Amino acid sequence: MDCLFCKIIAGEIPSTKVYEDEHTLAFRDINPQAPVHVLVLPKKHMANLLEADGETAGALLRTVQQVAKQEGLAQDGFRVVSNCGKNGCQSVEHLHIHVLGGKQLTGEMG
Ligand code: DGP
Repeated sequence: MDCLFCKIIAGEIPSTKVYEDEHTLAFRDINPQAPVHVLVLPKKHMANLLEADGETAGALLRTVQQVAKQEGLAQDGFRVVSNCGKNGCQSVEHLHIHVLGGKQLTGEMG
C-alpha cells in the first residue's frame, strides 16, 4: 500500500521514534508546531478516526499518555489533535494523533 506512515512503521522511511509497542508507534513530526510535537498512530493501517475500533482507540490513548509523561508534558499540560478528512486538513491518510506541548499554546482551535 502506498502509505507514507505505513512505510515509516515498516522502517522503510526513517523517523525519530519516541515510543513503540505492539499496536502503536510514536515519532516526532517532521514539521514541528511546538517544542514537543509527536505523532501517535496505530501500526495497522486505517484512514482516520472514523475507522478506529475501541481497542485501537484505547491503545492510542494509552500511548498518548505515555508520550506526554515521557516528554515531560504532564505537569504543564498539552494538546491532542487528530485531523480528519478535508475540512480537518488531514494531509496523511493514516490515522494519527498529534501531541503538542512544551510551551503555552494559543487558544485558537480552528
Ligand atoms: P495531518 O496534516 O494532520 O495529516 O498531519 C500530518 C503530519 O505528518 C504533518 O504535521 C507533517 C507530518 N509528516 C509528513 N510527512 C512526514 C514524514 O515523512 N516524517 C515525519 N516524521 N512526519 C511527517
